[in-house]
Amino acid sequence: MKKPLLASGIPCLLTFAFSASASADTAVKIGHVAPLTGAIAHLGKDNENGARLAIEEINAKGLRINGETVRLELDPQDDAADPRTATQVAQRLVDDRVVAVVGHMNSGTSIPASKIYSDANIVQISPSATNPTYTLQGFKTTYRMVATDAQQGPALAAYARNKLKVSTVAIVDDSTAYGQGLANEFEKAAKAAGMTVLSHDATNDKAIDFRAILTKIKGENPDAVMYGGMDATGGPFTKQAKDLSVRAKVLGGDGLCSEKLADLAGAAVNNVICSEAGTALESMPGGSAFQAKFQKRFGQPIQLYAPFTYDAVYIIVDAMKRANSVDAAKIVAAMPSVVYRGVVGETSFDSRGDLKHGVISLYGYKDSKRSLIEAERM
Ligand code: ABU
Repeated sequence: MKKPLLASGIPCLLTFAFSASASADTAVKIGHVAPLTGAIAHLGKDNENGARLAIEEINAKGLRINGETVRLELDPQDDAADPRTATQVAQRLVDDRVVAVVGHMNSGTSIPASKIYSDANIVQISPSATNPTYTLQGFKTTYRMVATDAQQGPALAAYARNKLKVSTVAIVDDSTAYGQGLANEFEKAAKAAGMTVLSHDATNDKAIDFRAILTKIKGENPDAVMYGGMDATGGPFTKQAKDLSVRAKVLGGDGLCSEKLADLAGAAVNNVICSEAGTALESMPGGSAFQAKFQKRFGQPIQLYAPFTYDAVYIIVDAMKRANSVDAAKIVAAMPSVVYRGVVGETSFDSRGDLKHGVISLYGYKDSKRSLIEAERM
């Protein structure tokens, strides 16, 4: 039997080969957290599947660290997009002795969970949290795979002003760290660009009936309505706007900008312009190969950020290889020097854990199919 590697100074679980020439693999857990229940579970499962695919591939190819064969195990957790549940789940992953975490999906969960991973000295890479606060807390364990809402809000505002010729806008947000944060960034940039913000209303991330807010907005007659929130609420919001004959374009960020939005909004989806806080799948160096692999493995298309969870797992493994260790603290130490070329392109991080070169991609929907309009490198 081989000597086990240490993860965070604790002996790892061992898996024994059932043969006469028994050899032991070192099992190393990587956590993944996203909402797997509730209205945005489809996005959470998309993220989890990206991480799962990476782990399956790495195990199939075989991973050796410091002379030992390492078998990765996904430790998948559901935070239900709820900040309190997120901290409980984060503590569970620490107790499970994961060596790193991919997650959480939401800003409102990633931010409170980040303190727990920081205290445990475990790397956390969110594939999709865009609220700037996440990386502004001074934790050396906190990374993200996407641009921030301080980039996404201005990019949406610039497109609205310069390309759509929007002069007046109404804003609605879902009162989450993500939705409210993005709406506030958009509002600042819209005003700076000379647009008139007619109103800024708040709803919540469980709402299904937006007719009261939309009837008021219809009276304001804006050129555009910016919705800060996810597709589960943004879809019905967009549909009800069309039902009420609101003439405005609907603008939204990455949480709105999924493949599923077409199902959720119906024909009204063709009135949406939205952004993704990363490179579009069709522009990623490994995008089409990844899309084919993902479809074959899971029987469904990518929703949004699966390529980013996939690359995040490879980045953790890259850090393990360079550290020649599966020790969580050594992975933390290897992370600042990551320069990883993967499916989404090159990923490297600044001193806060943000991307050195973020990208914002803008999409419209044509015949209910999401279609890339343009991309901007930050
Ligand atoms: N960035 C959109 C979805 C995740 C979040 O930031 O809450």
